[in-house]
Amino acid sequence: MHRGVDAPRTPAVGGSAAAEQAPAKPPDTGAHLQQRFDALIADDERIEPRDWMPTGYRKTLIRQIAQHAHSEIIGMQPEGNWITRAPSLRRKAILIAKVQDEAGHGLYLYSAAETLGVDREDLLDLLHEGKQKYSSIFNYPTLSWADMGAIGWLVDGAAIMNQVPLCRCSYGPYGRAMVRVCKEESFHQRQGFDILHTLSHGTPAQQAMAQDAVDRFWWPSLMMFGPPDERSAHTAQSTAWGIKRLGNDELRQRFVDICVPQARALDITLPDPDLRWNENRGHYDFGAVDWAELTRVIKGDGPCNEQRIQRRRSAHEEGAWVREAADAYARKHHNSSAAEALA
Ligand code: FAQ
Repeated sequence: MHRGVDAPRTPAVGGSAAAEQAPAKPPDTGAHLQQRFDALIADDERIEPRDWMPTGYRKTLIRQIAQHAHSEIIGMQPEGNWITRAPSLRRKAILIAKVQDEAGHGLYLYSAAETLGVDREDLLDLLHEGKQKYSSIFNYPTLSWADMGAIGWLVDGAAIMNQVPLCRCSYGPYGRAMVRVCKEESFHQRQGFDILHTLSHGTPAQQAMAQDAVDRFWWPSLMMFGPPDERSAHTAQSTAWGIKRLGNDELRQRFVDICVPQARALDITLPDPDLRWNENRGHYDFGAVDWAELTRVIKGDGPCNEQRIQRRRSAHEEGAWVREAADAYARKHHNSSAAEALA
């Protein structure tokens, strides 16, 4: 059972008479703190911001949450590209709302990262300097309207598959942020399916457009889950800490198993000749993922890496006045509240 957010373990300053008479607690030595942390993890309890945590746990969370936040805001670019060209007012309104949701997800995630003692400005600097990553999937171009469907169906679909287990992440603020994010991603996934369904039941040119989008996004979507477990640097430790609940391979397999019948409903063929049901495993077998491609894209050599980072940097610079205005407003508000309190 997870504790609620309002149940701090940090001892209160001061203390009641009863507390003063209580037997002396063992000192908070390193070993004692580690034991308490290990016990919370073993009991599937949550770690909260003021709890002691090992440096590696904190660092892993900062890395993963920051990468996740960066993915959300960079992920606004491929779809933002189609807002002005959406085929109807309804589709345009939906797409604007979706892109706005991604910005919101970025904000929850930067806030969750800040509870670990980092500053979002510093995280953004690391992104802009290429020192922190974002998801490989957003380095692929969006060439047609059908790509909005493929991103919703496959990319949001993969994101949900990965993020639902993260709702049970051992770190409280990350797990709680994921609950809301997953609800919104689920709507995003359905709107993508709806776009593809409309196109794949439309004219031959629309059907071809839908198939082409899925052909281009299928394999990169499978790469979103990360390298195979045997080559994954962090999976074993992150799973032991309850940060990740499932390995990269298991999530990828679950995603394939869910997509096959959905592709059938869409009348779309998944671009993998090796895809077939395996009675013994109770799962679909699928072809070899090109891991060299994932490595290249992560290292900066994908089709759009340069463009994405360039655009992000200029958006940050162009938005400087908004941050300054927000700061000035907050200062003014703070000063007038302080003056009122003194009056
Ligand atoms: N792309 O040892 P592992 C979305 C890196 S949100 C880039 O397996 P880990 C919403 C990894 O960081 C999509 N880098 O690592 C949306 C590590 O590098 P490092 C983002 C990747 O952390 C939809 C190294 O490779 N979601 O789509 C990738 O245990 C539509 C070794 O890998 C999240 O971030 C990759 N695909 O597992 C928005 C979810 N895969 O730091 C707009 C949270 C691996 O050692 C439109 N994150 N790397 O230098 C996670 O679940 C995990 O971080 C994984 C990777 C599963 C991504």
